[in-house]
Amino acid sequence: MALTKNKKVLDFVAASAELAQPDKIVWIDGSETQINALKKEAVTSGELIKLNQNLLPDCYLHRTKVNDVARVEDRTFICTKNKEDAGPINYWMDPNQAYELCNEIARGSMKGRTMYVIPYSMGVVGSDFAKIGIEVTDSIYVVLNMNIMTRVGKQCLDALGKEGDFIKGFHAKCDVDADKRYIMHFPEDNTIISVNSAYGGNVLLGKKCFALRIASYLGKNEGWMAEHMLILGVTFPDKTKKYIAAAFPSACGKTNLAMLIPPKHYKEAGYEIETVGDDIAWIRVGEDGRLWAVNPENGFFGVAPGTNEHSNYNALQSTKRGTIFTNVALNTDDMTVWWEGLSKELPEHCIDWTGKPWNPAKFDKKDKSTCSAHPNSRFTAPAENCPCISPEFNSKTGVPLSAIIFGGRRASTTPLVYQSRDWNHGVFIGSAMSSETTAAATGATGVLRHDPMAMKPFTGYHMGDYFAHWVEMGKKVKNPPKIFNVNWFRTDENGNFMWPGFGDNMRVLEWILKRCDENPIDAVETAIGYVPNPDDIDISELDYEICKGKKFDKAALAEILTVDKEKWSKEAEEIEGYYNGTIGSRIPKELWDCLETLKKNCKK
Ligand code: OXD
Ligand code: MN
Repeated sequence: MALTKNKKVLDFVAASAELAQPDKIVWIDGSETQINALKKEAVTSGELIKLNQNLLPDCYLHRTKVNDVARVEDRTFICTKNKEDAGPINYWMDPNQAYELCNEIARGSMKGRTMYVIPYSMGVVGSDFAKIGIEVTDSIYVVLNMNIMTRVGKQCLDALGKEGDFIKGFHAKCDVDADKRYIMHFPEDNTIISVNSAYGGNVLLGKKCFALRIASYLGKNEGWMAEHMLILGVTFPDKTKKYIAAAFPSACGKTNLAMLIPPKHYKEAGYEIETVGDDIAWIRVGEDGRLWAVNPENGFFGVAPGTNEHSNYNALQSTKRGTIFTNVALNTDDMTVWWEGLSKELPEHCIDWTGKPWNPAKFDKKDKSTCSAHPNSRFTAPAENCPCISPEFNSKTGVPLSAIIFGGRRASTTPLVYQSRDWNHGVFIGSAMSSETTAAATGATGVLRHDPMAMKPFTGYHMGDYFAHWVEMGKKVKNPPKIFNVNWFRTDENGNFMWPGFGDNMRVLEWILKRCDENPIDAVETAIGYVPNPDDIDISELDYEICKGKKFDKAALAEILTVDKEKWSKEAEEIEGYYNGTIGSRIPKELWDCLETLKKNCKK
């Protein structure tokens, strides 16, 4: 039975049903009884495998088709009336053509299936930040994941009332045919259509599709920002708190940084980290002239491989109940899950992510095809499970930002950390970000590509206009956060990581926040911005071996803080090539000025 009298919702559901012709329509009210019944049904059909309920209560495993394991950027379209408005780095399709194409594919595709109607909110229902979406889908997996990742249920329809507007999301699995897979966004119509996929990033429409692509477009028009950023809080020994938002490309450690455990002596001194979000931030200007951020999600869709007690204890703990695992290995000895990096010992009896028995004897770290879990296998875990979830997680106002951090995977050139000279220079740094690609999207991994503000795959409009929006936002904030860039991934000449990363990143966060104080700690001005004086990064009690026989020390720190003008001169040329050759005319003058300054500084 329909759970609302909102005519726009009813019309959308009716039109979707007329197109897809499901046998049945089920409205998701968010009740435990309904969700439990769906889990049961999915276990019976084999869509979910029930895990050991003593060790992993309310946890399940799901396997996708082997052709459907990551976001598909080349099949993800922004469908604006004018091609120009989608910009040069989004795939574009004419909206009429896109609707027609998807209608053709989806017509009758739910025959013999049930269509679920999921009312959900991105953000705390009733807060100024919150926006409501309705996703229709023929996948129980999607319903159950959306129920973890967003706030689902009747309260969202109540918040909409009779007249309220919402983001329309239509998802049909169809035949999971990779050649007919399309993830379409119609920012001018508040609509998303996804067909022929069942992988999270393509089908949990509240996440990348709504909370980033559509929301970035809304943010530009309404004067706020939707960013691919984690949000964390730092508590100082005197119990004061500061908040940081940080943008990194997919699978570059956002979840790890968001849930960081400080080194022992920091903890003993009283430092603590709390997690507000691990992937997405919606940011608005507060009445006090600062930027305030919320995490619009309600769970974590984290990358499993590499997650373990040491690398990310808090993430691992978050997966201990109420979690859906996707494409990890099944340990058949105790019906728990396993993935590469979870433990040093390999399990003896596993079914791999494709559903075949796995032979640990054949496992070769360097050969991904021998892995038991897919490199982009995931956990969908409720945020409330996280031991360090922030008390502000459900705050309606969000948290005030002291700092914004950009970062990527860069083997050379980019120092461990540096600070921009001002807001516009920070925007320039974000716009010029590049990083090596990871398994989060299909395509080659380890290739250096530009990923401005980590938003390359997620900006729902022209990237040049997006840069201009950042510059405009800077004019609206009296008290803007300071902007920094970090690089945890510098390597030595043999490819060994020079910085320990993980919990030790706290040492860099400390410096960053000292730079945000009213009386900031001194820094060294360089061609690219301010870098720390090596003495100002605490490396006490740091025991890290870069490679056999080479320990991390002051000299190594100094090395990863160096700014090589020759390399940066080349970088500036490369950025200029990207600006001119890829982004083009809509880049604001303020960023061209920063590029000129960089070029000049490198010559000095
Ligand atoms: C994600 C991604 O899943 O960025 O968060 O791909
Ligand atoms: Mn992400």
